[in-house]
Amino acid sequence: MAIAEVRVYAVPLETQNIYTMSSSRVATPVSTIVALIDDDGTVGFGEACLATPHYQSEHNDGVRAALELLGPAMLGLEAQRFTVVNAAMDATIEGQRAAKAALDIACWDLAAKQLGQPVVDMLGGARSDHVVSYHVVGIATPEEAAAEASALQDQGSTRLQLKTGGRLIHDDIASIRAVADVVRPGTDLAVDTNRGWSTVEALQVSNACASITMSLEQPCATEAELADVKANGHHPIVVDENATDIRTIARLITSGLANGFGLKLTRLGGLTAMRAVRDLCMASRVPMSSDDAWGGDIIAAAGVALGATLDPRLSRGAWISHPYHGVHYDDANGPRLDGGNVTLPAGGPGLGLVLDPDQFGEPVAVYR
Ligand code: 0XW
Ligand code: MG
Repeated sequence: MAIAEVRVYAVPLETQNIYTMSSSRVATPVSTIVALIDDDGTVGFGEACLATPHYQSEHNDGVRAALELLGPAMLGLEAQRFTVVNAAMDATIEGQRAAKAALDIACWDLAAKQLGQPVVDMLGGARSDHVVSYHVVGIATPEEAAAEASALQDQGSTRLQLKTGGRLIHDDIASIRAVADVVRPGTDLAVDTNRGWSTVEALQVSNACASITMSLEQPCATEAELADVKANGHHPIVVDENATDIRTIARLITSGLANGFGLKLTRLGGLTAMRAVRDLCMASRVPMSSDDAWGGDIIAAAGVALGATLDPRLSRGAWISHPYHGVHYDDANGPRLDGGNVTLPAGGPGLGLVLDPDQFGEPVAVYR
């Protein structure tokens, strides 16, 4: 068994509900979907979709450009040999982890289908019968943010991520206080600024909200700034954008800077890389999320499969972007919100999705 063909699709995901972060608003990112066709006819799917050109240092057009080199490099490889595949990808091009993530995820889907197993079982098995999610409360007025936080908790959400940044700091403080007033016992609040504050602003917030139980997710842009806020503020620090690879993550754990992580499959390079980080975080008892920047059912199913294997006490949740674009590639099995949880696809082996590639249009590239 060997990979005989690689197909690349470009699929726009138009945002239906406004989604803003400190740096940008998500419009219509074009997701990259890859299909690996094995010589036994089995097909594995992967995906990478970056939310905006600002959230992380890669771009959706660049993903497809990198696949011009990576696609041919996959031919002849055996999908089940994940370390061999990743070594071949790293020997082909430096970095470009989003493109590598799409191919790595497709290898897991393909290999699991060939073995007749769900990816979640190959990753070690689900630790509970539901996968907790977290929900984003967007940048809004204090009243709007509090209303959204209340509504989400009414729907069963137990983990809220409040977006901040990109405006006057006292407006952020007012929204944090308003949301904190409606956070119920058992609900975890993370304030995610996506690198948008200076250390002065972050410490203003931490001092003004010292009595509020919350974490600060990526308040500032650099590790040095995060360390300053950690040392001089009052809140635990969750690292997202700086959590770029396992060596950095290990350092952030051993230095004590990171009290948690917001981890993304496309930033780390796929399920093979994320599995190693998962084991490090679980062994270190540092909570992590399992999600990605944006995308459809394929990347969502990969994040939920990995998220299902987390120790529930250390899971910050698995996030999906479906509520913001409403697109399912598999209407029956695509991951969707279920109160405070997200569903794990059960459509069969692999990622659990049943996909008709014709829905993605004509491939933008084919390598064989
Ligand atoms: C909430 N997310 C997973 C989606 C957006 O792409 C940003 C990201 C985050 O945690 O910042
Ligand atoms: Mg984040």
